[in-house]
Amino acid sequence: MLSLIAAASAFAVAAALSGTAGAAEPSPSEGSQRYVVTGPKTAAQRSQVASTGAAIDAVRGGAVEVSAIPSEVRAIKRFGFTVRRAPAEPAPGPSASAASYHTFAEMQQEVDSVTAAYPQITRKFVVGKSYEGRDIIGIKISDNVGTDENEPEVLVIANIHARERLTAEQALDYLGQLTKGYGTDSTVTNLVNNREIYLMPMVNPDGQVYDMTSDTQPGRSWRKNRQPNPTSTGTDLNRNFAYKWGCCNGSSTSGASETYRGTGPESATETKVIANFVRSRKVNGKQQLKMFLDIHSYSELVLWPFGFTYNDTVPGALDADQEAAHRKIGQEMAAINGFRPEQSSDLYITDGTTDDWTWGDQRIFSYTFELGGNSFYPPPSAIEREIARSRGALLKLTDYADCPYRAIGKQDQYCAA
Ligand code: NO5
Ligand code: CA
Ligand code: CA
Ligand code: ZN
Repeated sequence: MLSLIAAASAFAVAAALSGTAGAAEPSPSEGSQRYVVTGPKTAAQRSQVASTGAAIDAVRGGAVEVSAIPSEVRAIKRFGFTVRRAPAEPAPGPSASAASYHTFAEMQQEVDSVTAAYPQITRKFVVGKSYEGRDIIGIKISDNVGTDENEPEVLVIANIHARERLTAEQALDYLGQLTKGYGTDSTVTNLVNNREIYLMPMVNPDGQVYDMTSDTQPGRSWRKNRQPNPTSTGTDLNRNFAYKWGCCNGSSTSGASETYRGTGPESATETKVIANFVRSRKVNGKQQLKMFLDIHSYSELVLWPFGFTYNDTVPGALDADQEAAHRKIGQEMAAINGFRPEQSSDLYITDGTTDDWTWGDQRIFSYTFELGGNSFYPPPSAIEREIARSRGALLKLTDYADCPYRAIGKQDQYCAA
């Protein structure tokens, strides 16, 4: 925490030194720019910032980092907060090539080579196509991988926000852990034998490719998908899911906004692909997926539903035991990776997010991680260190799929066979 505060104040000093002009980098997405907002201290104040449509990229120390279009900047100032341009992302050194992060093609090659090396326990599949026609890749990991066994299922997705590049690395690392550890590490072996794990390392491939195809290193700072909208480009896939869509000032109706929610729930191609996959895991009316994780970056958080409301519980949608189990597992994972565990709305109000839908509509115990790295583009030298922090937390999440209520000692009540 101390180092975070130190980093935040270093950030503030750098911002002050860099002045206002010419500090714009990475070249942001059509209209939106990155800013540091000071003043918001509480969730309610951060929600005011989010209600303008600005994307809150990180909350560090006393400052809130946002990506915002001009109208959103004016609205943030009207709330009485101070807004200044964010300093440039450090450009990677000449030796630190972009190859340190997997491109979309390299991700596919990696998945192909791992699935070829471990055919007994891995299987690649195409979940569906992106708006621009790219494959959204999924990997199933389990013993007897070709058979749909009666084992608790887990879904982990990453890179729904294009620029959050560490997240795909975490997902690929998880694939590596599960395969390399099979037969050598007893925890991993038991999980592969007794779970069916579905992994989607890059669910927003169009955005990812656009973000990486950039003259200005390290990237374009692109967040959304690449689907045209009425006034601009891109839908925020993490505001486009079909539970309490657009309900609560947690997304934007403006096409240029980073949190543009789309024309309707699941209006974005990639949202539909992910949601259709989740629905397809209902067998005889029973959802097989028991645990869901959506990996983002970079505020070092473990979040659980709901994001649309400050209330801890919601009648008919999240009762006290469900809330307590979410909280307990969230705390256990956070104890491993060192992140802060909290309900999603403790950060700020959002609506139409992945995890609000996977819980609210599908009753899958659901989490969002915000990895560390202090940037959308941590230097390649930081990748291994940052990913290592959450390895154990991913195993913990996978383990709890047998009965999340086990976390609060209520497995007999809820999970008796
Ligand atoms: C997420 C939160 C739901 C964690 C979001 O900075 S992020 O965009 N990754 N934060 O606002 O969608
Ligand atoms: Ca199996
Ligand atoms: Ca199954
Ligand atoms: Zn994100």
